[in-house]
Amino acid sequence: MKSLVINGPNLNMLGVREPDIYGRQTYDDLVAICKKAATELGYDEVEVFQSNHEGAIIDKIQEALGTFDGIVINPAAYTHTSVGILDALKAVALPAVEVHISAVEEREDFRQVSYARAACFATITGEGLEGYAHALRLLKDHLA
Ligand code: CA2
Repeated sequence: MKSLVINGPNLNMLGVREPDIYGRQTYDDLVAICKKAATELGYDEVEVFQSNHEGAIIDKIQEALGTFDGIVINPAAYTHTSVGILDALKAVALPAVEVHISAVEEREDFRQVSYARAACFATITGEGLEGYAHALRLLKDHLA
């Protein structure tokens, strides 16, 4: 069982700015949480990917087909804008979980729209970085 965790723009800045919204943990902490959770859940492999570029995220989703069994994705700002990421998720049709560090439903109006959500079987919000461990657990239960 192999999972791919995809992170969108600016998530590499975690811990550097806006700690009131995104916490004080860094992107390296995010990667460590995913790897620890994946090991504990019995995944054979987890790859954690981040890009600030929409096309690179779309390429990564396409490359997942035939390599990974499922995807955990935080498209970050592209959540609210990208039909391209939605179409890529639909095209590969791998089970996917959407995760957001913050409680997007309690934030600005423009964050209430998620294009990616339509291609995901579950969404996790407002659990901080532990939301990624939760997402990997849901994905594993879904794949079992
Ligand atoms: O809550 C989330 O996980 C978000 O996907 C994070 C995105 C935001 O655009 C979404 O609405 C909700 C932003 C990620 C940027 O992360 C930063 C981290 C540190 C400093 C500045 C931005």
